[in-house]
Amino acid sequence: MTLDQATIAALAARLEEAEHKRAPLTKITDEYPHLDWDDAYAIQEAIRASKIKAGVRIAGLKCGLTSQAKMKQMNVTEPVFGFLCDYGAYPDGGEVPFDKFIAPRIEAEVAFVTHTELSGPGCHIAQVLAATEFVMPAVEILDSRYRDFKFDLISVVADNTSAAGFVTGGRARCIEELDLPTLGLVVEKNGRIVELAAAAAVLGHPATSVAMLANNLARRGQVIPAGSFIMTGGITAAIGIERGDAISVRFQDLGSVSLRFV
Ligand code: 0L1
Ligand code: MG
Repeated sequence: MTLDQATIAALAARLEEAEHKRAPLTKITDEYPHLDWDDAYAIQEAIRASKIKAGVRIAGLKCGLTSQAKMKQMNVTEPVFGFLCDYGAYPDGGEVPFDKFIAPRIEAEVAFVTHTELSGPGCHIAQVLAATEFVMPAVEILDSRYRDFKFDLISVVADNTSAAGFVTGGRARCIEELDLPTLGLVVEKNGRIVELAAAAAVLGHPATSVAMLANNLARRGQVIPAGSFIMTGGITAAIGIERGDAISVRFQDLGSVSLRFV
């Protein structure tokens, strides 16, 4: 940890303001080049605490940069972890106000809902499978608070991993009914196929993401509580969005999720 509490609070406030005003920043490591992972997660925690103080409810947890497609797209090598807010939940088949974002992108994911607490260190895929109530298809809306997506991993973690919204839909299914790694999906934008992939793109099995999240939280003395909703990371690369774009993702065995930016 390189930062004092006052600087952590100031950087958290700066990122919060960028989100509220939709006024993007330059990445914070330009000003603080020695920021480390602990600083980044401390800033993210401060953002979370300030949102909760303002009445926001935490809707879930997220894993990011968990697929080769995403890591290649962002030129990084490690997953990152963040949280989801109640105000970011949009209905399946609904309209999403484009003006709420700076430069939104979307990605298709598998979400898990757990019935048992998961804790690290040493959490592994078998414990995640045993703790899973059901899985469901989801689309994450990303929106970096950094100008032109010019960021590094430390800055992205501080910015709550670009979390901005999510849509769930389709069918909730018991995990044992599915062969999750071979589950395919097709992403359409304005009726044209723009991405297709299988869920194994996420670390071989999306449950691995959940185990990594539990192990990451353990470093900060936290757990994944029972009943958590967890987005496991984009299976495809993120897709840029313009006003008016309609997105539809068809998931094998899980139904579809759609949204339109207006
Ligand atoms: O969910 C994610 O994969 C987070 C990615 C963070 C970087 C980005 O904005 O794409
Ligand atoms: Mg994501």
